Order: sequence, then structure tokens, then C-alpha cells
Amino acid sequence: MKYLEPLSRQVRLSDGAIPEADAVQERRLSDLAGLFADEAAESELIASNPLVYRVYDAAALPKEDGQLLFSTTVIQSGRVGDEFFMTKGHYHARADRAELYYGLSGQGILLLQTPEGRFEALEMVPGTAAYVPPYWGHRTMNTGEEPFVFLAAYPADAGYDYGTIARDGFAALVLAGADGPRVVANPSFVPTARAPKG
Ligand code: S6P
Ligand code: ZN
Repeated sequence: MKYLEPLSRQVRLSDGAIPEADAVQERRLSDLAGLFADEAAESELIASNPLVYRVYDAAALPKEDGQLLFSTTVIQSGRVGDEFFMTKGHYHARADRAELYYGLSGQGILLLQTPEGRFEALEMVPGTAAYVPPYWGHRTMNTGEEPFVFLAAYPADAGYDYGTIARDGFAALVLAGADGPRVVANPSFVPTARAPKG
């Protein structure tokens, strides 16, 4: 039996960074082109191409059944029109894989949807543990004034399906309103009745 070595990583609570991260991915607004509802606001802001979020992949582990990956996501505070800065959003390529999010700092919303277009919005603050069930697409947004940081732990073979959301959009939008964030149905969303695949 060849055993993997146990490991730990420090998550810097002041800013969500993992200094020993195996990889850091940066997503700027140009990486999210076409995902925001207000196209005019998006193309105006793309000129300065702000950083929207970073993902710190904690450790290089085998991407196989039985392994767990973990990472932090740090979403900057900002808006495109009335829509909050957010992640691209994805289903898992192995759609039956679940995931756990844990809020570390700042505040945000975890938006989830089924391929048929049912959606749920979970508020996330420091200390919130949020469960992403199998088959639900998921996207997070920063609804506060500070960076929004959460830890994610997920099966290493989950993978990413970004294409479905890039093509169909998300069933709901989270918009800034006078009384705080509003979750509204997205009129441009095209539900995809997909047979669940495992
Ligand atoms: C992975 C997990 C997160 C996201 C990260 C960025 O399954 O859900 O680590 O990858 O929050 O979001 P996205 O949609 O750009 O991958
Ligand atoms: Zn995921």
C-alpha cells in the first residue's frame, strides 16, 4: 500500500490567501465577458479590466475518486451595472459530485440552480457552512464592501462544466437594490433539460 502524506495549509484569515498554494488562478472581467446582464456596463468596465476574483488551490493532489481538493476563493467588492462581482459558475463535469463551502470573511450569496431552472440563494457570512448537492450548478457573488472569502472542499474528480452556464446563463441574477441585494429571475435564462449524468 502506497500512502499519501497527510498535509495542512495555512489560510491567511486577513485576506483569504493560501501562501503555500499549489496554484493561484486570477479571473479578470475579460475572463467573464458575456456573463453579466448589463452588456453596456460590462464593456465600459472591461477597458480597465479589474480583477474580479482569485482562487487559491491548496495542494496538488491526485484528481481521482476518493481524493478531496480544497481551495479558497476571494471575490473583490464591485458591480457591473447593478450586478455584483461574481464567479463564472459551473456544474461539475461529474455532475453527481457534491461540494461544501465555508464562509471565512466578508459577505456574499451562493446561488444554485438545477438544469431545469429551479434556483436557490443561500446567504454566506463568516461561519456559514453551505452544501452544494449533486447536480446543482453554483455561482457565488460578493454582496458586501469588503472582499468575500470562502473555503471550498470537493471530490477531486468533480471537474468543471463551464460551458452549460456560458451558453444558457444562470436562472437568477443578484442585483443591488435600495434595501440590499435582490435575487430576481433572469429573463434571458434558457433552461437545459439535461438527463443527469454521473
Ligand atoms: C470548485 C469550487 C470553487 C470554484 C471557485 C471559482 O468546485 O466550486 O473552488 O471553482 O469558487 O468559481 P468558478 O465558477 O470560476 O470555478
Ligand atoms: Zn464546484
